[in-house]
Amino acid sequence: MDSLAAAPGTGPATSPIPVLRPARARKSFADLPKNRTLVMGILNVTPDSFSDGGRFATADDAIAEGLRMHYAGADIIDVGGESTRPHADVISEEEEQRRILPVVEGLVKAGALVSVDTMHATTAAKAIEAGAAIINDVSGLDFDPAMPDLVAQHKVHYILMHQRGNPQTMDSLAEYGDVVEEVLAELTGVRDKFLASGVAPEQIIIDPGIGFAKKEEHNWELLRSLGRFADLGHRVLVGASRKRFLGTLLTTAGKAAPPQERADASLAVSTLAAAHGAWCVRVHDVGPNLDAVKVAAAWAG
Ligand code: PMM
Repeated sequence: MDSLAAAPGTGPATSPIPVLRPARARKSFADLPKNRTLVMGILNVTPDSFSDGGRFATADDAIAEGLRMHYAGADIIDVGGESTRPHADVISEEEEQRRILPVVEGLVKAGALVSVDTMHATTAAKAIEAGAAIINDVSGLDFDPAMPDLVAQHKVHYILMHQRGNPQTMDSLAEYGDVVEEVLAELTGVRDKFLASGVAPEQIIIDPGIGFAKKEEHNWELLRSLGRFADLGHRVLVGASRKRFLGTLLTTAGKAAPPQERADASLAVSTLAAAHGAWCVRVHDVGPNLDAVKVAAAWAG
């Protein structure tokens, strides 16, 4: 008898394909690979991000792009609703949530591990409810005071990125004597506040904040000193993909390379970051960056 057919008297046929319950199929933080640097795909649901803003007319379009990254091998999809580029428009938390929550829900349902790029504890709380496993907070020293308790209570992972000021003021605050020492000290100060609120050290992911209140030479010095950040004892994330300092590096005939011409240099940064101990790289181009971190892992043996 055809195995698809129901035996007489046993009711409707059962499917031969095992149905994965969403909770079983969904990736969790514990499932992330441990033998190489991870790749976080950037999904900006914003009209004005510097490299990829304004690409999605609907939540379904954004989910489709997130799924493309998921199937290209992204370990994490980072969903953001508010542009963080210098002088970006400020939006309300309601607008931010309207942009990102359906996208978070759709991607989590499809089995992706999702982080949410937000500076607001109310948005973070709703995103956690929608299934986000990581809060990516670029507010740095100016963090939302409700954030530490939220992270402690929900036991989610938290990316603590360095920055001074906000998108309106950060460029004017890019003054350092010793950028590595100052960024380390400022990050440690914020980190200690999270630990004092009951956040466990392994929940914290440290990010030097490439391009945030940093001039070009600061970014290179921070990348050169990545090991010092790893020495803090937390996972380290690097977000350099297509950023302005790479455009400046690739200046031709007096003209900086535009974001879409910075992809190969971004790959080089990912490879070097992986070779210098980064736990994760946050990137626009998932497939090629995944190849790059695999090369770095194979090289390191
Ligand atoms: N960069 C941007 C946005 N979010 N998050 C972390 N943790 N690290 C970064 O370097 C970072 C970030 C800005 O880049 P985008 O506009 O391409 O998202």
